[in-house]
Amino acid sequence: MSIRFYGFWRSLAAYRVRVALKLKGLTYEEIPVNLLAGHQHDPAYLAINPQGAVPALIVPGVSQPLSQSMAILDYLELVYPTPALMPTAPEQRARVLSLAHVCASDGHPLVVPRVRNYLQNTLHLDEGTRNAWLQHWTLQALQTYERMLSQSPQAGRYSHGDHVTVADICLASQVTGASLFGCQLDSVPKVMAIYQELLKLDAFAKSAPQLQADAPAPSKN
Ligand SMILES: N[C@@H](CCC(=O)N[C@@H](CS)C(=O)NCC(=O)O)C(=O)O
Repeated sequence: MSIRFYGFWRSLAAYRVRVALKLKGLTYEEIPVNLLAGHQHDPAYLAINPQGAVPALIVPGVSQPLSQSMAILDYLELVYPTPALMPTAPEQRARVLSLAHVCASDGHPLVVPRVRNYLQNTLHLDEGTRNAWLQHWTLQALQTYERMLSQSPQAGRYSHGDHVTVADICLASQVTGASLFGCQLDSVPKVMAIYQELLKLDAFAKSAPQLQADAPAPSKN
């Protein structure tokens, strides 16, 4: 039995786990949870992840499903250490995690479906205002990331030297969100240069939302 990965084609948190599974060379089965149809609230799925969110991971031999993308990345790193996605030195790890959390903990939570639904259904914000919200917070995280890259001699081909790390996975998820929300990305050239390098790797290129089996077919217009 292989790893069962609960995701959704355009989920940024699921994207992070999808990339890590591919980078680690692990075999998995992706099971889509349709967030637009509200399937994250189905009792059967809540039994897997009581948060009602993707990703979740069921690993053979592990007693409970795993949830929260950063916890899953940490698990994968500990159990499948090659290739390493985290430096071992404490100071280096702190830098990588600091970059990662700008995206995963500060930027991304402001644009998840439950927040968007609240803006729409409870606060009754119109579509243009909601889109301005999504673009603002998504870009703000990337601009923070850009400043952090500018101020550190440790940035290289990737966010931390020339090895892909968890920070790069989070950068790529945030840029993916920025593309989905139509952000202007001219103000983050260092971020985009790293993103272009990451896209040369299959794990990133093949994780793009529109390439996932549950993504809608492209419009013919
Ligand atoms: N911090 C969590 C975020 C999980 C999350 O909110 N995922 C979104 C998709 S990116 C989701 O499933 N949301 C469902 C909802 O908001 O109803 C993680 O990194 O795993």
